[in-house]
Amino acid sequence: MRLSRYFLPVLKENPAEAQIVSHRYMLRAGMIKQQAAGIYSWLPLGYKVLKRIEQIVHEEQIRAGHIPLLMPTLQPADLWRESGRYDDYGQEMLRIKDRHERDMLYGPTNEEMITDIFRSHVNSYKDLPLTLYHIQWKFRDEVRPRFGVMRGREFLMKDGYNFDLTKEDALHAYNRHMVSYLRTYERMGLTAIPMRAASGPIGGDNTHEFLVLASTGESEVFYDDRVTELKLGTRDVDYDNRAEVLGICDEFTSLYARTDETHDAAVFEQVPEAHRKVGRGIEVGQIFYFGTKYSESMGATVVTADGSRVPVEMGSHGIGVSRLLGALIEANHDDKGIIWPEGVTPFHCGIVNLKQGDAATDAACEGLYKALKAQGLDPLYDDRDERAGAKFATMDLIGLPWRITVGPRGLANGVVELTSRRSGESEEMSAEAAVARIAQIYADHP
Ligand code: 5CA
Repeated sequence: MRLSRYFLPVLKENPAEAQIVSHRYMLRAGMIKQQAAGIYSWLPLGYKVLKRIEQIVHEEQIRAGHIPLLMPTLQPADLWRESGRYDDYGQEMLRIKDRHERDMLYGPTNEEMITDIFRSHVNSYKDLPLTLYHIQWKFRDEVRPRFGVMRGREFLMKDGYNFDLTKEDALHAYNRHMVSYLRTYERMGLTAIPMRAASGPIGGDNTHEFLVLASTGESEVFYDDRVTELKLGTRDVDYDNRAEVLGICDEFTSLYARTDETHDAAVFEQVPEAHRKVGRGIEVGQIFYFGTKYSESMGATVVTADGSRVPVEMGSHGIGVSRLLGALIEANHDDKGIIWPEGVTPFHCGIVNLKQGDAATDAACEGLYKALKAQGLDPLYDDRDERAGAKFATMDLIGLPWRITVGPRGLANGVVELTSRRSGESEEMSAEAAVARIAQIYADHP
């Protein structure tokens, strides 16, 4: 993309309404625009990152054997009357009447609707196990929408639902989700720690939240800091292998890590003092096992091998897709702007032309731009007629992990400059070498 033709409405001033750094940078980098409290338009740069995050979520869900579908945002109230949650959900639910005076609602989550789909089409234990998921907008009329996309009213969530015959099978689905979530966050360059949590309006007694450590997080967390060193790395997980999946879950949950609600001071005392940490975290996902809570009230049953009929075992599993943009920025920034991890960056690299209008410099930039695209990469070429300082400031603010700077002086020596946004270090090399280096970096970050 050529910046002169893109839509990147960056702001020079810090917006007064933004209290935390991710909100400030998302507004300044022209990623989002607020339309009402907790409701945002996703401008091109923000939309690009949102799509990258969605893509990683899809790939990891499909890798775990889960099946995508798409349910609507608007739901009939009657489904929620069946489960009893229409009254329970309270003021967080946005209730709407259609022209026929029928009660509708904007879905805050989809347990009822997915259970309805299941009971309409599945009848036999032979069709289990089954996990269906979607990535869809939700609405929760939060009392205090704040911090930009972190606590929105309209927000994008990946929500998945498993259907199993036995509790043992459903717990395997729970574990499978835990591992697939760990992989998902790790691919985005995030450390998200699974912590035992409280279940709230979703229900059930087995639930973990995934928390990204950040001083601006809304939850207080108590943890053994060795938990932050655990990594899945390139381990290839066989999701059908229950022992392997359980082993990974045990590894990632054996160290102390709890939120408030579940914190136990006596147990925490046993963590060696040097590793005992209290901090704050951003909840980027939560998984639940709730057994037959919805299947019983809504009549979602299957016929078993011996001909009897039993309610299906279920759980639900959510990732805060739009909240992840905020969490990623909270975890990756400096005083100049965002520093995107390679896995989610909106463009793979930036090209800065130091002397727009100079024939040789323009030609070198064009050549680089085409060569990067020929490698399947997506560069952002700053071809505006602007001062070098302004171009650098924009690149630093929007946070592309790599920048290639091209100017007449370097070109006279046959070199361009490759700069890492994270380390700030620069290296001179030929344009060909810079293209090869960037192609290699992204080959290592599929
Ligand atoms: N049905 C279950 C799992 S699918 C569910 O709704 N879980 S949840 O309530 O924990 O939401 C899942 C994730 O959505 C949360 O972990 C959080 O990352 C994100 N989320 C929840 N509320 C908001 C909000 N108001 N703004 C942005 N993200 C949110």
